[in-house]
Amino acid sequence: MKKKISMIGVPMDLGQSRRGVDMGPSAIRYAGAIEKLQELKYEIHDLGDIPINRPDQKINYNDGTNLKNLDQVIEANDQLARMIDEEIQKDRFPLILGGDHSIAIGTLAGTSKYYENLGVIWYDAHGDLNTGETSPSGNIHGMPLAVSLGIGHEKLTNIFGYAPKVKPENIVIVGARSLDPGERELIREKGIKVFTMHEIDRNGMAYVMEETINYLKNKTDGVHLSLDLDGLDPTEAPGVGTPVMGGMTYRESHLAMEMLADSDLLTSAEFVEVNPILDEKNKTADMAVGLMGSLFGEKLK
Ligand code: HAR
Ligand code: MN
Ligand code: MN
Ligand code: MN
Repeated sequence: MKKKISMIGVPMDLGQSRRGVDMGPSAIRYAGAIEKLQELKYEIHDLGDIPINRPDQKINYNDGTNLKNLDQVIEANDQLARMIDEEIQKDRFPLILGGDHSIAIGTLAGTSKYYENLGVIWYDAHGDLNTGETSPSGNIHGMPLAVSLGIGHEKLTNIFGYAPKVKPENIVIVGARSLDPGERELIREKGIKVFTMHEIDRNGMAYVMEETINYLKNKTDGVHLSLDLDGLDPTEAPGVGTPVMGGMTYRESHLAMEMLADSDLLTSAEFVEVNPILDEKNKTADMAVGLMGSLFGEKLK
């Protein structure tokens, strides 16, 4: 892994309907993210938080669609993509703190430009493969993976001026347990690799990560980890807006991060959906920082 990290906070909550996830970057910083990475001898360039323009109304509908706050989500992601682009040109590892998961649109837009075949590990209870048509909520945080495949509202798919950002065969979803009918259809149609909780229960996390790494390592030229904290079980990580029972444990997630560290495949990462208002004593942000430590090579042997 690169020894220089650019940290960018995205205090975004407009991709869904509950306040609080906009404070995610502060909570993760407060939990000691920078200190942890410095301990591990990384040089951290903290670019702070990007400004998010809140709409006047509670929820804004633009363009006659059911997509909530579309214009604001586009604006923020466009800015994020540009910043990431600059950091990659300086040969630094982009580490993004969310914010709701709609920010992955900008992260992938900024990173994928540099890779012919960017791999994506989507660690999440959800597939985030909805479009305006299939979404039960109109929440854009349920759409970023579809958008990155070039599927969805064209103002979203064309962020940063190109589409698609990723190919279906370069994606692995880990931990899924809440998939909408349209998402299941897209997974089948595109042949996207998914390890649901069933595979994790049945074969264990070591097997699932080994398979994930082997699946991606020879066909990708970079790998992005998009870690949604709701992938973890809500009894352990309660500070998320859309908890789903029966998730991955902290130990399993630690193991997953350590195996990714050992693989040395990652070229960027993001930690999203931490909502400190719904949390218990910043536990979920602490967990994010713990996992970050494992991901960046902290191993107590
Ligand atoms: N699938 C549902 C929807 O699209 C819920 C999505 C919740 N998404 C996240 N990101 N928290 O994974 O509305
Ligand atoms: Mn998600
Ligand atoms: Mn690319
Ligand atoms: Mn999720």
